[in-house]
Amino acid sequence: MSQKGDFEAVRKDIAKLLHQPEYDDGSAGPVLVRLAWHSSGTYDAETDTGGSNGAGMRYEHEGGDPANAGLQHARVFLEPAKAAHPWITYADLWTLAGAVAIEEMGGPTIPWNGGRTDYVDDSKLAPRGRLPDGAKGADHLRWIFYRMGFNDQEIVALSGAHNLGRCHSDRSGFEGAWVNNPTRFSNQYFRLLLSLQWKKKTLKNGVQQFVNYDEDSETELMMLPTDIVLTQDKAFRPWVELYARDKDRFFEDFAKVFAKLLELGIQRDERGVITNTDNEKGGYHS
Ligand code: ZEM
Repeated sequence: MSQKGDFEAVRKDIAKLLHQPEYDDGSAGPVLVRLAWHSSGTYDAETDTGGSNGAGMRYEHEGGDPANAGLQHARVFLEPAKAAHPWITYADLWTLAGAVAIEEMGGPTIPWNGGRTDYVDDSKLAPRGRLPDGAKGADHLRWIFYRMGFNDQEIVALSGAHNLGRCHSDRSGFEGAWVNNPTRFSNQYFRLLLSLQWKKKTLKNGVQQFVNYDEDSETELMMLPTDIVLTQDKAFRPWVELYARDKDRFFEDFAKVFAKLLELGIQRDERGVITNTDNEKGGYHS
């Protein structure tokens, strides 16, 4: 067992559990990134509710939200790290795992700070329905992400996480991966958005997505309607173009915006101690 607060030791164990040869594309990384995002992405700036503090996904109200289908895999992958470092809170573990996964898959270093507690404050509970719906358009994306406090540039940068992982028909109804190497963080998603021809396809379950189909390629790649919208909307498109041609700029902007995502709803004092949670109840703080 590591010393309380030794996040470096936890990072090492998270890095070790990423390799999962039997699972998806051989890595737990993508689904861990999605766990970190869905933990944080319930935040509403106006009412200061939702967000990663409290690790609400442990309970049915949030864990059983259809938007979170499949994320139990991510939580199970992390159990050995929790067992080895029982002092870490789930709220910290889930957000830290997203940051470590991005770094380990070749992405930028994500600034991350600990101190979230697992104390569930009922007055901060988010209703279901706050996460985005991939079948919708630009207005929906703005409605969802402006609510968290993000702007158009940040929406596009965050969407670049779709360089990673895949859709599962038994989770979201969509099917397939966005890029050919979905366990390597890069700006490939933006390049493919612009360089391939995307055609609407209706799956057997009635769900509509976009696919690239050309006779030469064996694998069919996919885009959600909300991904394609980034190339169609006048304000989103210039950011897609920038990130497609400038990988370093994408990495820099992604690191900032992902770090911001993980901090939604968290207030810290000058020492970094979180002030708007009950640190006496179910938390670690330095
Ligand atoms: Zn996703 N995402 N996402 N996303 N996402 C899926 C998978 C992954 C949207 C969405 O509907 C979906 C962000 C934003 C948005 C990841 C990270 C981030 C899936 C497939 C869907 C349907 C789920 C499945 O079937 O397993 C929509 C509409 C978004 C609005 C812009 C942001 C922001 C992310 C992080 C910064 C990741 C890594 C995956 C892959 C998960 C996996 O299991 O492989």
